[in-house]
Amino acid sequence: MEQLHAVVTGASSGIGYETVRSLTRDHGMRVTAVARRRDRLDELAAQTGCAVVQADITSQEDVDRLARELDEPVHVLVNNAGGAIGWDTVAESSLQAWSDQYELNVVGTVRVTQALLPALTASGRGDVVVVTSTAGHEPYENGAGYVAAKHAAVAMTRTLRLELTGTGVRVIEIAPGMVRTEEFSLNRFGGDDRAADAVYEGIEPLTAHDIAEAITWAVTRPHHVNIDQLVIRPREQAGAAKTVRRPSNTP
Ligand code: 8X3
Repeated sequence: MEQLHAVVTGASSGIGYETVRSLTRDHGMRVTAVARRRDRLDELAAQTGCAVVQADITSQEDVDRLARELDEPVHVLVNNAGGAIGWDTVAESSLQAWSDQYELNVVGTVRVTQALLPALTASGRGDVVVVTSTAGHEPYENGAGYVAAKHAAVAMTRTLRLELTGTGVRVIEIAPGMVRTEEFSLNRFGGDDRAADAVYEGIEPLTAHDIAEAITWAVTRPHHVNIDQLVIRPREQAGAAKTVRRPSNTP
């Protein structure tokens, strides 16, 4: 059987990093890891044997180079790069943060998808995975810039599925709730590690590995099966504004 080739963005840490590990180690896929940080990519390459391309998905020049440098065919694209910036009300939020979050979570995802679609279509069995968020389904206070960007990413994903049906390309949305990674909350709170830690107090959050397993499961279903959308939350998080916190839940 042909070895499948996957491209994973945001691969230098968290969900992306774990997804590269899972697709290579557990499923023997050939993976190209994409991220901005070269040292992290090199470490991942040493661990997993993946190929690496250093690129920033907010740069058209970088993404054009990525498309040129990629070994074809490409069977799986995991659009994982994204993130939250800031924790403010709509009234007080930074307009720059709104633009940056839209650029990263929405335009960047579209940019990479556009660039790789020809290779995905040519493979005869392409998968476009978009890692959105439960923030794309439900708003919460102080997160509007991220919530709005993720709602847009969900809308883009659903539209893309409508447009690609019949081409042999599957479009899969993975929507995680609270996932503790080394960087997500730290970035959101501008490096304030106390604020970042408080997000996970009293609950056992998901891990990057939990989400990587879900991505891997979705793309390894028989190809006539399209997992449209997987919503994955910690057991104690029933909704964006409904989290039950107890000291005994902290691992
Ligand atoms: C991250 C999940 O709950 O912080 O995408 O919005 S949440």
